[in-house]
Amino acid sequence: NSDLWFSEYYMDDDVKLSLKIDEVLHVEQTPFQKLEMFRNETFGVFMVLDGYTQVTEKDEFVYHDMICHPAMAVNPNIKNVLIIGAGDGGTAREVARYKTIEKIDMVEIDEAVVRACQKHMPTTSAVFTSEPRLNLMFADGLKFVKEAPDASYDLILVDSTDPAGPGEGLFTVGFYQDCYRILTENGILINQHEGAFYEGDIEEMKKAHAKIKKTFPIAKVFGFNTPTYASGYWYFGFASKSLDPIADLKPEEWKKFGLTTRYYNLDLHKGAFALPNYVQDIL
Ligand code: AG3
Repeated sequence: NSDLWFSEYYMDDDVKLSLKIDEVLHVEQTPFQKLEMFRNETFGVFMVLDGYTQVTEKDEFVYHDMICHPAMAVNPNIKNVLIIGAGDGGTAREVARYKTIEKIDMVEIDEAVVRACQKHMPTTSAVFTSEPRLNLMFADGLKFVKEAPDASYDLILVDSTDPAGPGEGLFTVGFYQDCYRILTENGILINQHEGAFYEGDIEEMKKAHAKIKKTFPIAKVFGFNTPTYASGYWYFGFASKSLDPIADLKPEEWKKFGLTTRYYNLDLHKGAFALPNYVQDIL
């Protein structure tokens, strides 16, 4: 019985969440970040970047359901999708379940993340070899959106790390403006929006949300249960030029896709956008 633990620290090291390490699978300093993959009995294989847990086999279904399905239920006609980050493949896997989607461009800055996940986490990464509509590029997402033509995507999913390190530029007004420009009229932007419980996370969410609100006429936030992120509850932003995530929800059309999902459903969709008062207060 080993006594090796991975801990993620919050609140200036006053609080930590620990997972016992049953196996060290991968440790690498990439050109962009420190990449670690471990195995835990309960959570399975998990990936850590710069000390922060990104994805575990046990709870990734929640995050990946919620980054993808709410947008598809608001605009079921989405055809062209851009994914930024998401090197584990979970986001692309969920997007690829929609046969009506024609093209999935994915821009990941760190090839090492994809390679490590291909080796150790096939449940999320198998999509990279099995999906012909997926065009995976190793490039800087910030630069990619700057150079992309106007109105070229119906949906942009920003599955990034926190706003420190390689993910930082993805939390700027310039980036959101480029996203706005390259989205179609009914376009939707979903982005990783941090937590709202611990002080550091609150600040980040507040800043990010204020910037999105400046850029998009519709800017909302929705939450979901994530046992391995700080506080166990995390958020995505929903921003759009024209569609409201509740008023424009299309339940009948979404049901027609016939997808089985373990977390997402249409009642939960509405509930996820209902926010606690302490979260409403910071938006
Ligand atoms: N993307 C990162 C989510 C935020 C993690 N932050 C944290 N633990 N403080 C997850 C990648 C899943 N495809």
